[in-house]
Amino acid sequence: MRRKLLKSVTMIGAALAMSSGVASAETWDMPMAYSATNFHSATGAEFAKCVTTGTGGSIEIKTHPSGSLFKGADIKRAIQTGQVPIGERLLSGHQNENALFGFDSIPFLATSFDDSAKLWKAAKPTLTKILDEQNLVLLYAVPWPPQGLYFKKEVTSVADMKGIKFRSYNSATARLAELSGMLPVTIEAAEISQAFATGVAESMISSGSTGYDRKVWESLTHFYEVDAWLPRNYVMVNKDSWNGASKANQNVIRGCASLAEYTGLYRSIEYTQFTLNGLKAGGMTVGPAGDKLVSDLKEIGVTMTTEWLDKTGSEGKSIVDAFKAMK
Ligand code: PCA
Repeated sequence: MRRKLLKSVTMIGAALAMSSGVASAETWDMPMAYSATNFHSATGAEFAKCVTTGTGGSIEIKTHPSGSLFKGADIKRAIQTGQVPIGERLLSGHQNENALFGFDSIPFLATSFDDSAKLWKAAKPTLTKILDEQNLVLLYAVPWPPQGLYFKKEVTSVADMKGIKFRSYNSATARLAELSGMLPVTIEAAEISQAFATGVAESMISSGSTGYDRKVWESLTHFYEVDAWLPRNYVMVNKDSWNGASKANQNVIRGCASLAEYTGLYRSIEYTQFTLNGLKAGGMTVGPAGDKLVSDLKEIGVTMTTEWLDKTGSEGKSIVDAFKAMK
């Protein structure tokens, strides 16, 4: 009897030890703002798998795309305050808190994937420092394809844009709308199909990718390739969660992040033409913006560049100078 009791006590002890072993494995919920089918979300899902496998399951990352856990605008705060340990957000979405975050949304500064990589190299140390001061560790960043203009009519000059309701996604896009006489309204990508269908918005600047993901051909008719800039999404970790991870796990996360940055960029490049073809297949007129529209937009670009440099002072200027020195 006594032996039997001892045996069952030992078994319970073993079971408890095992369950506490399981309890020490952490789940890191990772909110993401864009649809599950988007290439950033696909890259994030692979990154999550890489970390889960690489840490032997001691850190399991679980992605939540489409703004399902936190909406895009709330993701950074949720990570900073430790509500979630990790997440992805559009970097220039924070331009309203510090203009330096808008380095990648300066019209016509970096308009190709190559230049976008150089600009990122020039800006990364400053951005890493700003995020660090905000209790955040920068992991990786991936550019969207070049930005073009969507309308539901033919547009050949900025004058044609007057009075149009324009969906914006950061301060730069709202400013672009103002300077071109349009009416900006901020809407997350996850909600644009409905905004266009109901007429809350009738135009936007974005990549072919977002128009394709949200099937905008159901409401819009024209996409003009402008190649205005290539904004980035980035993945960040709460600094306390980061410091709580072992050195070995931090190394795994860094390795998976480099891989994600590489494959994400590759996907973005591949997705560019694929999604423009998709817009065409959906019935839209897709092509380069005409000369007059481009020269009008470049004038607006000059104003926006001056405004950005005024706001960011010597820090902004050193990013632009470092970028230009690489060209
Ligand atoms: N898609 C995102 C940001 C840039 C892009 O191409 C969006 O429209 O919200």
